[in-house]
Amino acid sequence: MNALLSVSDKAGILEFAQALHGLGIRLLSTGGTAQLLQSHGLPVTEVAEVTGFPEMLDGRVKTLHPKVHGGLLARRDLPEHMAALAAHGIATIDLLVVNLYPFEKTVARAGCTLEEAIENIDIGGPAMVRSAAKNWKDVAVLTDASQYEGVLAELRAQGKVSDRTRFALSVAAFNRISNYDAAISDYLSSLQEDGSRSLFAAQANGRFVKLQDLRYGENPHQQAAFYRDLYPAPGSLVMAQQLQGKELSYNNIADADAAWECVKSFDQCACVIVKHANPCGVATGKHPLEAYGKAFQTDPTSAFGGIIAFNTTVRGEAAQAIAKQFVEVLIAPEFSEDALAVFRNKPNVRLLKIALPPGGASDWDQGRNAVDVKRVGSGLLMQTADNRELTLADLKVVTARQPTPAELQDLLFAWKVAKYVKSNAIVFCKDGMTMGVGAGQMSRLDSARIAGIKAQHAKLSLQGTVVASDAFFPFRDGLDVVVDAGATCVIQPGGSMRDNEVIAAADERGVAMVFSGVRHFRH
Ligand code: 93A
Repeated sequence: MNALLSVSDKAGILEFAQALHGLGIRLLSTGGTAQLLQSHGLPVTEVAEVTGFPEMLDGRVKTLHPKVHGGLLARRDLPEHMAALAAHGIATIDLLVVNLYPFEKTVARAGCTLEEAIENIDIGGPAMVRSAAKNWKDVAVLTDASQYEGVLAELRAQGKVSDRTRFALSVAAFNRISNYDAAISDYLSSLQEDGSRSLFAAQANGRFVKLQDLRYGENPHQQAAFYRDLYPAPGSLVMAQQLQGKELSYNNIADADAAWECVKSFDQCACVIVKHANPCGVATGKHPLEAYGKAFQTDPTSAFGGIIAFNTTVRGEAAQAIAKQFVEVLIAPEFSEDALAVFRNKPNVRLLKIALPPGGASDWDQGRNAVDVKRVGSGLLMQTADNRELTLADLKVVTARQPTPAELQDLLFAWKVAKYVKSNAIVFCKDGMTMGVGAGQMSRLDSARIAGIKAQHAKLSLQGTVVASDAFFPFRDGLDVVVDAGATCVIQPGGSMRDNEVIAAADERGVAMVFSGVRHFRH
C-alpha cells in the first residue's frame, strides 16, 4: 500500500506517518513534508523521484504529473486501467493526505497583498484531492488532521479503510475543495480598484451573484447589496425588469417581494398593496381597476407610499387611478402602452415588470424559494417554504351554524391573505376584499382590536365579514372581539387546549367557525 502525504499544516502528520510506516505502508511525499518526516528518521520517497521531475517554478509544479494522478485515478477493478499503469511504470496511490496552502488564513491577515493571496492558491493539492475523492472506491483521501485517528483505527483493525469511511472522506474532501474555491472566489471578487475589499463581493459564497449595490440598507447608516440565486426561478422577483423610476431601495425590494409573492398566489385578477412587509389592502376584481379600488379602500392611510402589485396587465384606467396616490413601486406582469404613458409623467415611480411563473397563478408555487433562510448570530435557520394551500375540502365546520357559499369563498380569500400577514395576523374580509388587517402584534387580541380600529378609520362596516386568524384563538376573548366588530364567520387552524370553549363561544354568538388544520405563522 502506498500513501502520499503533502500537507501545509504539519500538525499531527509526523505521528500519523510513523503509524502508517509501522503498518508497512510506503510513504511518498512532497518537499517540505518529506523533509520533516526524513528528519525524524522515516523512510520517505520524494514525489520528484517518482515523477522524474524536480519540483519547479517555486513549487508551483510539484505533483501535477501522470505518475501521481494515474496512481490516484486508476480503477483497480478495470484490467485496462491496471495494464496502463504497468505499461507506464506507475504505482497505485491508495491513501492521500493533503491539506491545502492556507489561503483563508492568508487573506484574513490585515494588509495581505494580492500577490501573497495569489501565491497561496493551491493548485496541485486540490487536483490530487479531487482525483482521490473521485476514485473513493479505491483511495482514501484525508483532508483534515481530525481524520487521522479514525483511519488509523480501521487500518489497524482491518488492514484497510472501509467503503463507508472512504465514501465519507470523499464527501468531506469535495466539501473542503468547494469551501476553498468559494473563499478564493469571494476574496477575488471583493477586491476594489484601490485594492481595498468590499463587504459585498460580486459573488456571495459562490451561490449568489450580485445584482447591485444598494444606496443603503434598511436604514441609511447600513450598507447593503442585492444578490440573486445563480439559477433564479422564473416568476421570481429577481427576474423583474425595471421599466422606469428611481433606483430600488433595500426596503422597496423586500416589500416588492412580499407584494409579488402574495398577488401571484391568486387565480383571479388581484391587487396587493404592501407597507412595511405587510399587506394593507388585498382584493380581487373583474379587472385591475376594480381590484385596486377595493384594495386601496381597505386602508387608504397606510396605502400612501405603498408597493402595489397586480397579477394581470395594468391598463390605462387602473394606471390613472394609481397615479393619484403616492406609490413607491408598481409591479405587474405587463403594462399596456397607455398605462406606461400615464407613468411617464411620474418618472419617480418604479415600474417593475415580472412574468408570472410559466403555469400562471395556479402554478404559484413555482418560482418560490423551496427553502426559507433566516440569519441568526453566526448561524442560519432553514425551513421548507410555507407552501400549503387550502381548498374547500380541507375546511372543517365546527359550529352549529354553517358558512354560506359566499362566506366560504371569502374564508378562502381571507386565509390566503392571512398567510402573507406577519403574526399575529387577523384579517377581516368581504366580497374578495380585505376590510381590516391586524398585523405583527405580540398578542392576537391586540391584532383583532387593531383590525377593527383600521376598518373604522377607513369607514368600512365589518357587519357580515369573515375573519381569518393565522393561528388558533387561545381563549374566547379574541373571538368575542371580532364578533363584536361584526364578523359572522371565522377561519382558524384549531388545535388549542380550549377549542371547546372557543367553539361554544362561537355557537353562543351565533357565528360560523371552520378549522383549517393548518397554521401560518410568519415572522
Ligand atoms: O503549488 S502547488 O499548487 N503545485 C503542486 O503541484 C502541488 N502539489 C502539492 N501546490 C502543491 N501542493 C501543496 O503543497 C499541497 O496541497 C500542500 O499544501 C503543500 C505541501 O508542500 P510541502 O510538502 O512542500 O510543504
